Amino acid sequence: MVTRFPDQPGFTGFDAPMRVEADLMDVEVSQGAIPENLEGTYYRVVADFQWPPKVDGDFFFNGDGMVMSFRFSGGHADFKSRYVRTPRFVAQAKERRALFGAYRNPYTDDPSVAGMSRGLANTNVFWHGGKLLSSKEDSPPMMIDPDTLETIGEHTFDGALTSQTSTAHPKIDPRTGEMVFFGFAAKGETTPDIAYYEADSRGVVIHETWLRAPYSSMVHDFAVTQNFVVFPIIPLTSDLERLKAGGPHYAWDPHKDVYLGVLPRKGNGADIRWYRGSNRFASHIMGAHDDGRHIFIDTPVSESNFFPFFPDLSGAGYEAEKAKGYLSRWTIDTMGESNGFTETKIARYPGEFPRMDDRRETLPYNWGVLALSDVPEQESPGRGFRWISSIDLNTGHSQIYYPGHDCSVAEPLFVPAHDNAEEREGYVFVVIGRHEEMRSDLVILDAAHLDAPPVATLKMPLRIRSGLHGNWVSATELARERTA
Ligand code: V55
Ligand code: FE
Repeated sequence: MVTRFPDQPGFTGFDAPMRVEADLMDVEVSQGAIPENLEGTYYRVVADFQWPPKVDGDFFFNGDGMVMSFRFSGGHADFKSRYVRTPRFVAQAKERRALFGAYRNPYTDDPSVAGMSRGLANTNVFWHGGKLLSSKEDSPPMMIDPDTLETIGEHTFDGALTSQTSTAHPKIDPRTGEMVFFGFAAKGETTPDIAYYEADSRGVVIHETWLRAPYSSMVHDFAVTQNFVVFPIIPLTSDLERLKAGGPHYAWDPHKDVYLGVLPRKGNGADIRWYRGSNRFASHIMGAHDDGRHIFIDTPVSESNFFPFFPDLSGAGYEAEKAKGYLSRWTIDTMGESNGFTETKIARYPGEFPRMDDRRETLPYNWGVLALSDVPEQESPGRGFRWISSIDLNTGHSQIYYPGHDCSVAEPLFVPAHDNAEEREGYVFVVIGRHEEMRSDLVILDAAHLDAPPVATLKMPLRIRSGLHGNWVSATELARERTA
């Protein structure tokens, strides 16, 4: 059997699998200069198929996790990338082919891998408790060596992770260093069970409670404030019978309401209160905070399903216009009579991949950044995310960066200028896909002047596939917390 990828979108052109593990010493700086005092590492993960997919019509959510690092010191940056050696990656490498089938559908797997973790560690990579963890929401995270990017192994918090799954979007409380996280489909694929945990700053689980969602769905992200946690139940629904029939894991249900499940921090799952709203889509949360009574959650909201590869239960086709998300603020009154919540649109242009200064996670904040898919005033051939925008949440004022024609932008990341920097005092890092040149750049922008020419452009001699999430770990943090 020859190794040959399908001639299909997602496997050709700029999105063709890379399959290369790289070590690149001293990345070329083609413009500007890397700030001399920037000391730390930008970790990112992309999904990059090592083997041609086992099923037809596969999509990047089902690709192998490839972790990468840009390590900055003294005005230089070194790049490294490594596949995460998940049990799945290792088993498939032995056979030199895909043994696992469709996205989150174990009923499509080769019988030889029955019962093995299907995890791909392909969604987010984050630092907590002296550990670098790469994760996907269908499995426990994988521990990675922060210097070599070698895989250490699956991380179950010393067995305290009783859920079968663990979110790719944990939140770290900057006041306590606690990591707040959860698993959905916690008792197995399509179960409506959610397990909510908190781990102390060393990574020891100090809180665990369980609850059940009104229906089974993708709970990709959640909101955490000083006093509350909120689980958004969005009608991207899952169904066991559909899986058994070999169907897609998720399907959009245009007839189901959205539910926001609110618990006090470290609360008991039995006390969950559900706030209900009409059918709509949301996924990533920019930031959330509370004033003791009201919870404020900032998230891009669209009329309908954002993901073209998950079908609509009503049979409707993908509607690109309805899929566009506009950054909005949800407000929940935790002491009011109403079991509803309000929604106010914040951003003028549609976008996703919202981020803020992570040092203000759970707290009131003033500024965020996201990728935009449309800026009506600016002509730009192509589709997908092509601009980066910052937004001042008090004034609504935004600044926009455009990398040029035939480019795609990945998730932007705020990097503080130094350990004691103010909010907005620092940089926005973003990986740019230069499609014509079939390679990528890492662009460093001034966070306070996003529309100015970049501070530096790191010219990569290779292509980095459109990826997911990443985080900055300062050299100080890495040195202080590392356990290995
Ligand atoms: C996302 C990505 C995933 C996944 C579920 O919203 C959600 C992004 C890369 O895999 O499994
Ligand atoms: Fe995500």
